[in-house]
Amino acid sequence: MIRKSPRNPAIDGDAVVREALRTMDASNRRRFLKHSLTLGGLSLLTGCAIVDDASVETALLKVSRFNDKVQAWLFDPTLLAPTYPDSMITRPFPFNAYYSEDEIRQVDADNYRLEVTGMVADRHAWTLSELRALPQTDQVTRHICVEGWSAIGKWGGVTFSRFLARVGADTSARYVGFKCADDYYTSIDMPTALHPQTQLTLSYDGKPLPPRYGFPMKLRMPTKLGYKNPKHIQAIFVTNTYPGGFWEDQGYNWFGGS
Ligand SMILES: Nc1nc2c(c(=O)[nH]1)N[C@H]1C(S)=C(S)[C@@H](COP(=O)(O)O)O[C@H]1N2
Ligand SMILES: [Mo]
Repeated sequence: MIRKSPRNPAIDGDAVVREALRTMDASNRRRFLKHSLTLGGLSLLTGCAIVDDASVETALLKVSRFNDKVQAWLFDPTLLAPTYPDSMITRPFPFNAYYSEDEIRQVDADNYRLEVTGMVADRHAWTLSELRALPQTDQVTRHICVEGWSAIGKWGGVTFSRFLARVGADTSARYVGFKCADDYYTSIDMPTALHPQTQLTLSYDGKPLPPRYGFPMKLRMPTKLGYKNPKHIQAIFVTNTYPGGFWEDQGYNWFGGS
């Protein structure tokens, strides 16, 4: 079927959409097809008014460059990741980092302070006991690493949206960034930060988070791949400036949805 764009009769909408789909990676293509992409949708997504051949080119270029934007646009903040019974927890749960187990960072609990900066009303640094005094919940979810393994674990902590509300974060900001006690760093989009399963994690399997899994605190997001889940968090900042990430700056996809 050839469907001409009603506003732009010179453009073959179906052909443009087909071409856009061709430039996407397989997972984005699947999600796009689920949301039945139209020329209007493509124009919304890329922010390009598709009125002539030049704007078609611009829009297609944007699709191939901004797969992150594509994913953020398709991210459904109400969709929950699957949860599992305790009996399905993977034991032992794997360790992974950009270094080996003998180099795991040892963070001192007494001297630990969580820095909170950027677009927040309350910039005070948190002690571990202050964090532990906040309301906590558990989740049993699947962690998926791009290196080809996945495992089910049980994490406990503070729902991150509650924490952001507590520190008076400007939730109209684009990013939340994380700096870790090793040289790791990463960042997420605000809709993911506010997702109900995004958790400031203080415990693993009912016990204080051990060093190997990110003592004293990590961010757990079952909607994101493993590398987006920072361990040993020392600083959290809310910003409109793109903060990148350790693996993301080496070419991993920034959105990193699972
Ligand atoms: N600080 C820090 N966080 C990190 C990493 C790291 O090297 N340093 N590796 C990431 C990757 S790639 C994965 S798969 C998970 C592994 O978490 P686990 O050790 O709890 O399985 O941590 C993520 N968060
Ligand atoms: Mo990973």
